[in-house]
Amino acid sequence: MVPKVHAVLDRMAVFAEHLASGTWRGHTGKPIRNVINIGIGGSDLGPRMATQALAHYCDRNLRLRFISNIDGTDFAEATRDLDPSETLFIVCSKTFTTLETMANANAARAWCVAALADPASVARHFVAVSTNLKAVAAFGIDPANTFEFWDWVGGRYSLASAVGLALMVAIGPSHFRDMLAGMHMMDEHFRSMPLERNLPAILGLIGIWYSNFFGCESHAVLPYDQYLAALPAYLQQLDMESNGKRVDRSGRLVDFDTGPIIWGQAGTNGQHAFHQLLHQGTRLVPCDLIGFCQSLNPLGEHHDLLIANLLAQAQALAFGKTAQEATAEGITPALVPHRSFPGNRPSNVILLERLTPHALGQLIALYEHKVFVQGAIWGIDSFDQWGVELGKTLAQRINPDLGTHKRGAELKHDSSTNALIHYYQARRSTTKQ
Ligand code: G6Q
Repeated sequence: MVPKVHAVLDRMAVFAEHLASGTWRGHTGKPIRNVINIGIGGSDLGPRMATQALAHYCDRNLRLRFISNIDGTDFAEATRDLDPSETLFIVCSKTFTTLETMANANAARAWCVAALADPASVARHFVAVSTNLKAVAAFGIDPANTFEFWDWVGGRYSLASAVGLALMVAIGPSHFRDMLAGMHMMDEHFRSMPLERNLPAILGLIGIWYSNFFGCESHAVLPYDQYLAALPAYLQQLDMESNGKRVDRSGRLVDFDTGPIIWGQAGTNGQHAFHQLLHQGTRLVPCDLIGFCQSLNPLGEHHDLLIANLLAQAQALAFGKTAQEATAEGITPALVPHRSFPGNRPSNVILLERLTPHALGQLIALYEHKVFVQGAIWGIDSFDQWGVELGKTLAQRINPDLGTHKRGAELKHDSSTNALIHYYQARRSTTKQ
């Protein structure tokens, strides 16, 4: 597989360079200025998060956007100010059958062909990333413009594959390879480091300690870096889709908790919102505080203030403030219970030197292996996601009943769903929507 993987990476690099240099042009001969990745879940969250995380390294002449949602608003807002003759779509889908992605890809093709008045324009405005080369060809995308990956690459673990094409286009092949090198370094660390110094193993074990021995229901990811604002959403999928399982690998119900609820947002914003609960709420929420020693955008005292806040959160969570300390500060006795902090609340501080593609690669691989460590200890399969399937099947069953032609028709769902469908049918617009 390795030579095949490198062959695809090389083709991706050539494509990215052609876009950046203007060698690749649109159907009317204009250079491409906008690149839109159409994909969802594992074919969206990774490239979206990493493109944002590495914006500092991006070619600012190219505008990168992401469309994932089946809500038409996502497509409308992503394309409203763009010129189709300068826009290229990357249709990114492992299966090339995903409802949301195919609906958005069809909308994109119609948008492009209507503006450029030529179905042949698809050749210069669409490329695909997929394992399903047949379906890509049937959609009308030239196999020469298709970047392959393979069945053994799981969606939420796919950023390092051709799924990272939008990212490579944004940051350039050399930065993309730096990210891969960072991931590789963490892979090697995980493979070779003794357990007591093995970061993914330690992170995984700490997580299990709090989930299974303290009953912690959730885990907060708090990056103290604006570029990493999308990291919590990315890790939410990585962790919750991998380890949100209630049966073990042999199909037996487990009698312990598995994957926690992952949530969070960039600090310091969260401090002015939900950190109250972390410090003084009734629940114990372990968290990861992630920061960088060097800023990519030095500005006055900003960076020291940012890091001071990160460290202060870890300190406040760990040590709190006792009633005696509050009293010694002269706080009125009636207010002492409100102004004291229990402390003894766990956090991991993850400090890296600088947010480079290499460091981001290490961070992503750290969490991938942490998820694997936990799944292995819990004995669950971290690499399936059957829980996603039921909703998809039911939506396909409900969809045909939503049209106005079905208004008042007898429905065969459960009574609650039937009532909601009737309510919707009575109010939906009678035009195609
Ligand atoms: C990820 C999941 C899921 C998947 C999407 C998109 O691990 O399997 O999020 O990535 O459903 O699937 P396609 O890439 O096949 O469109």
